[in-house]
Amino acid sequence: MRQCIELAKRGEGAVSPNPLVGCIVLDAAGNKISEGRHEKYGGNHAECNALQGVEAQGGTLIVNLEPCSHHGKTPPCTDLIIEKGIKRVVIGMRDPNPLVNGVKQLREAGIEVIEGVLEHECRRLNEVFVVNKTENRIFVAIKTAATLDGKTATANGSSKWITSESARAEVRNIRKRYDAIMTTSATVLADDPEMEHKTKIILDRNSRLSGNEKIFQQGAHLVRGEGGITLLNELYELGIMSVLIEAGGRFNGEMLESTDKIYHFIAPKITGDNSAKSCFDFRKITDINDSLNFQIDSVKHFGPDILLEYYPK
Ligand code: AOF
Ligand code: ZN
Repeated sequence: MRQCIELAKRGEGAVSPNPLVGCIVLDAAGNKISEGRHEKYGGNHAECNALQGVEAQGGTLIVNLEPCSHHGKTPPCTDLIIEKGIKRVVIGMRDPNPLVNGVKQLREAGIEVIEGVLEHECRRLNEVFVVNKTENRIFVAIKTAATLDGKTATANGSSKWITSESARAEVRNIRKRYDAIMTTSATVLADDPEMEHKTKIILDRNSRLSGNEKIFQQGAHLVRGEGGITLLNELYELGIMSVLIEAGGRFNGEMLESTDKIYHFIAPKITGDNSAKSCFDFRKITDINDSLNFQIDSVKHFGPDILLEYYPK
């Protein structure tokens, strides 16, 4: 299943709004004979790519998502699995798509189905797809980078370089997982950032940008409206399934309660500037019992820096 997850990840940036799926096939003796993955939106499903041209009679199919049983852009994978004589199917998680009922179909065809293998990891892998299908809304993430004392800005504007090159390389990987990235006029004016992404949304609520800033030379959409939840809903209607916010503490604070996930880089530095912005400029909470609470999912090292990935509790 770990191999399936790694295979699936290779589809990041190419399969949205569909899920990331990787599949492995073992022969009757338990030896791996093939693999396949969902490579791009509208293309073959992972199971179909893995089963194409292989003799899999009596074999085992391992896949991170329940095989589909419906006619979409492609025919049902369950039909192909049954036709190929697979005896056992191992899945990571059920498909949240209500059209899919693959486990039932496979069992009715006499195939043994083992469910829930590395389920937590599989759900994380397709967290965007799960939110889209179960809540019918966009998945919202925030990326921030701060010092040990939680500051994102410095008095002379050198804060673009809080984290190391290796952390910034990871930011480029994270961006690939999102359909769009979003920032604000405040960040564009302060940092004049270059952010590589196919869909960049710049929120300029007070019409402070001219449209000549560096970010527009690489193609970006300027939004002058209200922003907030309305904008998020509009993006979803346009087919944007996920957005990564890369802005300052103020906008992060505004969006915090609509956020599904936070990527928080910390550089081992202290500026001690009391007037500098915190990475989350949230409404002031005086009693610790009233704080917003999160669950840290992972801690990773990038050069001298760390990345915390966490979710609202
Ligand atoms: C994928 N790739 O590897 C698997 C998917 O319109 P279709 O035929 O592409 O079907 C999309 C649905 O199929 C998707 O929402 C999900 O429920 C299911 N499984 N989809 O694109 C795959 N296994
Ligand atoms: Zn399928």
